[in-house]
Amino acid sequence: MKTWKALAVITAVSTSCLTSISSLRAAEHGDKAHGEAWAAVKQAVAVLHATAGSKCHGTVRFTQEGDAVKVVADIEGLNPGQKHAFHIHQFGDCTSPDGMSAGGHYNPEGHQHGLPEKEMRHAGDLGNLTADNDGKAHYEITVNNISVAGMKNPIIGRGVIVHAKVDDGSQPVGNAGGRIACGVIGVANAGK
Ligand SMILES: [Cu+2]
Ligand SMILES: [Zn+2]
Repeated sequence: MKTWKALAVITAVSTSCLTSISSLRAAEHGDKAHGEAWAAVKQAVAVLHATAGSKCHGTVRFTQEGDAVKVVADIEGLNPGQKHAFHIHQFGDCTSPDGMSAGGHYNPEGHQHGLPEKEMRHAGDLGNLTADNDGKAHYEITVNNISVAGMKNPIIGRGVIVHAKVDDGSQPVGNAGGRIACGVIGVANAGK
């Protein structure tokens, strides 16, 4: 009886080995298809919603242009005439009312915080929005330290945060205060 059990175990183990070899081959093929599917994504979009007690909201588009990404933001409900920090955060998770569920600044390379003028900075450091007298901001910046959905610090699925205060470039996160809007970066319907 023991021998039969042992044989059954050996058979099960060798079968699972064969299965894992063939699934490895499938995975190699799958990785390529997976990579190509993501490489085909050239534009992403985030719709930002106000956090608790805020009226800030808007839209941000991210378009892959060669090795760079063009970021175009249209945000309203800001403090008139004031600058507001604008970052990509680690998580595309806006579930908490204060936006803290989006985590810290997106920083896959382990750099220190900085304004866009500084080459070595968090990948998510996009600088500041400047509100007009109506509390609206249009902001465009082209950066080369992220990709929409490529190999270099892909932003798809991450979060976008607008802060109550200006990002002054200081450590660790620019002294930018609370989070007044949060959005999730998704695949854009570029035809729209
Ligand atoms: Cu931030
Ligand atoms: Zn940062």
